[in-house]
Amino acid sequence: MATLDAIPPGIPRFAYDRAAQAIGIVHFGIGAFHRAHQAWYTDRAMDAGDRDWMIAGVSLRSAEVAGQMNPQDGLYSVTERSAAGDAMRIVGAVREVLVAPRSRASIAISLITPTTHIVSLTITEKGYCRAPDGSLDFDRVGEGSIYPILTDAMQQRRAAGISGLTLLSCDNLADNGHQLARLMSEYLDRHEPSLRAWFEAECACPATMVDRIVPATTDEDRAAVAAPLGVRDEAAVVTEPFSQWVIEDRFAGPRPAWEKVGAQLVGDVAPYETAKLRMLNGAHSALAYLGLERGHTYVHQAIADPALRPLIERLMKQEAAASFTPAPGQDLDAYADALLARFANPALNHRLAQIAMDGSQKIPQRWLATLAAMRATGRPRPAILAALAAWVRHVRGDGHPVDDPMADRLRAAWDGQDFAGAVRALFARGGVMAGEWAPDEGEIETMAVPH
Ligand code: CS2
Repeated sequence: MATLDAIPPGIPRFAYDRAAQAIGIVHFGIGAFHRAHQAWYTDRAMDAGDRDWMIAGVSLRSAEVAGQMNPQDGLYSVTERSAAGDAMRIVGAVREVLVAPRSRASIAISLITPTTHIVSLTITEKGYCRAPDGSLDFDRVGEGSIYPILTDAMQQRRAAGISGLTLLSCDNLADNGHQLARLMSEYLDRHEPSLRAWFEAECACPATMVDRIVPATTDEDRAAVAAPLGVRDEAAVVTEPFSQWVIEDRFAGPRPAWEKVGAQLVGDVAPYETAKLRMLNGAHSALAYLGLERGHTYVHQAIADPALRPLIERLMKQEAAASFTPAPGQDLDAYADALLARFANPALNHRLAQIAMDGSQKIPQRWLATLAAMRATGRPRPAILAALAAWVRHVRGDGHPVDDPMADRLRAAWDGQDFAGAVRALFARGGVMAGEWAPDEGEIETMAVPH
């Protein structure tokens, strides 16, 4: 790309020959998070000498990212932002972006290319199409989901005698690899049972813990990065300096040497993943619903609120951290303190409304798993209950939109009900939030007391 030469040489960038690299990864859900995380790791792994791991990005629905990235040849900038200032890098790992509804054939070709070894996913919690009991919701798995696309690809790879794929979930689900394998198997059992044995023998679904706070890019962000870049970058992403990627080292075939650029390849991801989901994401969702209610817009404002900070600290240190056994050497108190500092980053402008989205899909692994574990040990859990109460009030949708695939059913739980009635309706058998944990009357009483 000619404009690459126009970018000031002081801004770090890849040194590998992009055109000479084969596609090794097809990534579904190429939003800001993927660009600031997995693609950023892969870019640096190729820069460190690994080869042929270019990424073909796929958007399942919207053509927006394709419209931003393809005219730029897939190139974009990552800006790490903190009180100490900005640090930028130009990332070269994305070859192109395909849009599922209109590019099915090109997506299929990328998926059956023998150099493609990994299909990674950041399709958000709702992209997995899970019913409240965790099983595959067959009403939602039609054309817009990953399942039919992956089934076609696997069928063609099997027929052509090409090796299996590693399906790498990089979404915030508990035990994400295992869940993906189970959901994919449920889909195959119904639609292509003869493929199930091949999938199990030839493919692998390692678990991952992914962590980097990446606010949705705004027009102000794009305007701000244009100054140091000297060109406008429609696909720019802005993020925090911190990043972490813990990956279960169980791949079906080759993988990039991500460990050379900071990723941790381990035997068991569970303690990292549980800590991250229940502490970071659990605190995030609490900040979102309690913070919005108190009139805040951004995470750093909510965490600076003296009425919220002690509650969030309690949620992480006394409730979430007490709900599971850490790995040897895993210091959860220090982890919580580091999270408080990350939330306080004043330069990031991370919107609470972005985190508040899709609560029905996030809350089970962020709060309810903790609540279930706490009940078993009889410990008090006022912070999570206060957060849950704020969410229940949020889904009523008074004066603000509720952005959630279950929004209609969530609102309907309030029909003709007071607060306690709405809680009971949401968690009742057959309710939207039915699952392993439902509040007892004592917990409902605690929740009803305004924080
Ligand atoms: C956030 C996450 O939007 C949300 O629900 O909690 O996206 C969070 O920023 C990331 O998981 C951090 O790694």
